[in-house]
Amino acid sequence: MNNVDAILQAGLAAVAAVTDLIELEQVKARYLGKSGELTELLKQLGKLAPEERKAAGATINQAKQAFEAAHNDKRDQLNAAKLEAQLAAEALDVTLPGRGSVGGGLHPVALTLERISGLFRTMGFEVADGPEIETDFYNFQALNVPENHPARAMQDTFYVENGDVLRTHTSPIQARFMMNNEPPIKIVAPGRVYRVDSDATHSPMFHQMEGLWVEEGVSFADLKAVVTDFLRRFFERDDLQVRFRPSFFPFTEPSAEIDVLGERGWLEVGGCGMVHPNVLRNVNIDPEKYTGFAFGIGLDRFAMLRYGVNDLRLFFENDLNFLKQFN
Ligand code: 2NM
Repeated sequence: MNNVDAILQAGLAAVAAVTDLIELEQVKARYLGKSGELTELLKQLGKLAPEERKAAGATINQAKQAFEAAHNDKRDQLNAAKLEAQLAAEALDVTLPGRGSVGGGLHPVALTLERISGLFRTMGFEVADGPEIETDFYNFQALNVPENHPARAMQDTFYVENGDVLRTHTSPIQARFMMNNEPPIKIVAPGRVYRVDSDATHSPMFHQMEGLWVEEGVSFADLKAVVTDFLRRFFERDDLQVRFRPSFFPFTEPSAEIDVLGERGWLEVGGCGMVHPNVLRNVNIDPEKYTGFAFGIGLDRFAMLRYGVNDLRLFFENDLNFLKQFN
């Protein structure tokens, strides 16, 4: 029994030397496991003389308790160190500034569309919509565009394989609306349109807004009043000079270009006219009973004028440094 202390000292040293929990359990097994060194001593108590047993048993149990105490201390130390390391590894500096969130914003052409629709809504116009891929009927035939018109050539219009087209103007929205509604009809039709054209001032995709008012007694005077009022409000100039210059469109008669007087002279901003009787007939509206006016403007061009942008292509390059300036 005099080797109890030697075994205990060796066990305590082994516990002290351990650096992780798995190793610690292995050391425990070596001393207190089924055939651990201290366990073996207990098993041998039976071989001792009865008068020696009690004292020897007490000595071994004390050694066992001392070992267990050292083991528990070490286990607590290792667990604490492990937690410490984990907390350090996962440390969060709550004093760092936040990353912030990047707010989105509307495209300058979308802002212009919203502004113009808003102005027309105050004048009692509804906003109408329609498909970007159109039938030949709604894009051309219904609008009195003749078979041989250059706009219908492949060089000017994008055709899809079944003969449908990417709409070349937003008038088909209005043709559809007239086909499906009775007068009075008072709508604006904004949207993307497509033409085979591409340079500094033309994009193959651009944006239009067309207006239409069909009702009994609507006249060219009404057209001039609505368009002039709109332009003065858009450009925020009560004295803005507006000119209606005779022109031609297949879908209106008479027709006119719309010009405004700017710092560098007259500037064309759109086209307009009285809806052609053939167009009304094509959408089942009686031209003897109803008249209407229509007009069309380029939204991209209005956005350029409002924001002082001189190259149309800037709107379609998705350059955030450019786009951020409008929000
Ligand atoms: C323009 C110029 C003149 C127009 C005509 C129609 C419809 F569908 F009623 F016939 N919508 N828009 C029109 C008339 C458009 O844009 C320069």
